[in-house]
Amino acid sequence: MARRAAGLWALGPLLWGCALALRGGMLYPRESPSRERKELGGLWKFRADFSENRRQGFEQQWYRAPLRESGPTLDMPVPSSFNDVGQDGRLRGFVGWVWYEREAALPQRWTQDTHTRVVLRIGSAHYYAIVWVNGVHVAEHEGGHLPFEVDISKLVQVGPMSSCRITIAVNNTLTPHTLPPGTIVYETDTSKYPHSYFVQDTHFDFFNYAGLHRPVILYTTPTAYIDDIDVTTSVDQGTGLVYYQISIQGSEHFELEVFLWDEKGNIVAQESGGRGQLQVPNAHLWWPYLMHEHPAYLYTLEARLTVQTAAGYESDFYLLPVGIRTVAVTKNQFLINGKPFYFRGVNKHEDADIRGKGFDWPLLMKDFNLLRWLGANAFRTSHYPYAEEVMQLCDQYGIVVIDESPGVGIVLSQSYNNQSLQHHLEVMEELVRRDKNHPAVVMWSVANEPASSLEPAGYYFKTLIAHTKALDPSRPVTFVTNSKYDADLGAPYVDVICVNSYFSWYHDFGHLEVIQLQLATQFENWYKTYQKPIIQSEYGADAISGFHHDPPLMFSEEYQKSLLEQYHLVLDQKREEYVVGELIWNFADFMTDQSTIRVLGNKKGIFTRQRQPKGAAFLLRERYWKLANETGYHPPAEKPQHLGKSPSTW
Ligand code: GCB
Repeated sequence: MARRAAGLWALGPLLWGCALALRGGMLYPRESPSRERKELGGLWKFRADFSENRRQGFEQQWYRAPLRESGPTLDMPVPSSFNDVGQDGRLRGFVGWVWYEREAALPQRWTQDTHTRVVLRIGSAHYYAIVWVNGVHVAEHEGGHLPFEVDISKLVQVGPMSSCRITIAVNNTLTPHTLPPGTIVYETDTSKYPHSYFVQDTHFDFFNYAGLHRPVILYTTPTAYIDDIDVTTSVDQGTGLVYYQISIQGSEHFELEVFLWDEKGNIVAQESGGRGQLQVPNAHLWWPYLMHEHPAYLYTLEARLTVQTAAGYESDFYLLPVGIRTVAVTKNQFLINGKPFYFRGVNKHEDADIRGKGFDWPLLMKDFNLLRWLGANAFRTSHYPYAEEVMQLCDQYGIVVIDESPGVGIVLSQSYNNQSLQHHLEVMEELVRRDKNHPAVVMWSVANEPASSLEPAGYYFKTLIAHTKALDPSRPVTFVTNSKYDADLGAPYVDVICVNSYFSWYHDFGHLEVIQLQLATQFENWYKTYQKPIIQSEYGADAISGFHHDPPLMFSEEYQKSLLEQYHLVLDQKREEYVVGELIWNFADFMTDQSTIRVLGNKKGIFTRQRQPKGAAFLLRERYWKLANETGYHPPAEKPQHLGKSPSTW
């Protein structure tokens, strides 16, 4: 064997591995009378470091001067993955550091008023990012799917014509201790490979798109500001209870008033102080789509901070959408607002065409329109947290979310060591901090298909799940398994068993007749062992759009449909007992690494990558609408597409 795994040090800077400890809140930047925002979307200067050790950018300090002075640059759209935008095959599969740069012109009131705090926020940079402003190192962040931010006031409040040159170096290298994990493999057989040849190996089934995937935003707050809000809700005989806790930075002497507005613009409850309970008699509850005549009702919590300064009073305002709802799990049910909820849903990927995993409003709206068309009421954020704007739409539209961490492909024993566990705990902290206030999020998933029968998996998942529950006692926690029911060392700690299976696809090729028996056995074994509700969290088959064969053969649209039909027969029996949901794999075709089992990506979508339906989409649509009607709830009137109402006093 001429292969050896290389350590990350081979590519990383000296600072690698020193991820900042979790500090402060991560409220989504919203405009308010005290806050402004400026999106830095558009074309950034871009340069991939093709040097052999990928460190030329650090050696030559590309961040010290405009990037174009370091050598040739490209124009690169942000948000977007960098991989598929150009025609250069080397960039598509590039592993290592890429450099982004953008000059931002700031309004004078941002640069001259020292009572203004200017914050740079990066929605996601996959995978590791180092940030400089005007050549000064300001932040580092590990993890490609969660936001990070830094106060850059001091750097931009230096004079009337102060400039703001933002440089971000991003490295997509995955190692056994990143999330998701991966391995850099050096090929040393010089009869087969050039000198210093290496490739990135991964253990997950999607392309490792990289770059600045989500909006980069500059926003302001006053220097005394609302840093975080934590909301949980419950219901007592029709009265909605909203428990809130607000943390303030920049002042110890302040007044805090909290108002809850309904969708019509009326104040329905108010309180003062950083911690309290708002009571809403006859509350409109937040219900999943197609479950109630008032689906997805959102109140708005307005926090008003007032601080006395030498010059008078200063205020900060923050508006947070709040859905009042409860979530609970029994041994065979998943309850939302005390009523059994059945997940009729999909698994997705943030993947489409040339933008890769780059955030895109038209794509997002298309996907939500398709979810509505399907009659779906849920999805899982397979296999990493999605953009915050996606979660906001789920709140508004009443789409229930199983919010998954990037813990996918944890299969090497090294990925179970302390370093990995520590990082995974931090990622769960970042995820809960970002998404805790979304009513749509009803369960956390800490991982997908880990090797959970390996010896260290027991301690790993026990610790990880306990930590997640401590961070958020209000939601159930799971991970998605494909291990055998009697070998899974993590399953004892989950609240809901989420199981993936691919009967008559990855084995028993073409033998659709065995599905019913195998699926029923799967469910019975899991339920007998754990007496917990079960979700079929993945099932499906590849179908190449336009391929037909009757009788059904693998890869034809007919085979995909027939396979789903076999699953549905068993799901219909078991949902009477303890199965609480089904999530098709996958909503749409998506890009993967190249291999002999993938034809320009994974084709298990019921929609193509261009979001056109295959035959299976119509089958699922019929089923989901039938299930929706069976629950006895009426389809809601068209929901207005805005986010609640702004308080009328503004
Ligand atoms: C799985 C994985 C998913 C894959 C899928 C498949 O079990 O969770 O990431 O894409 O199977 O199509 O093989």
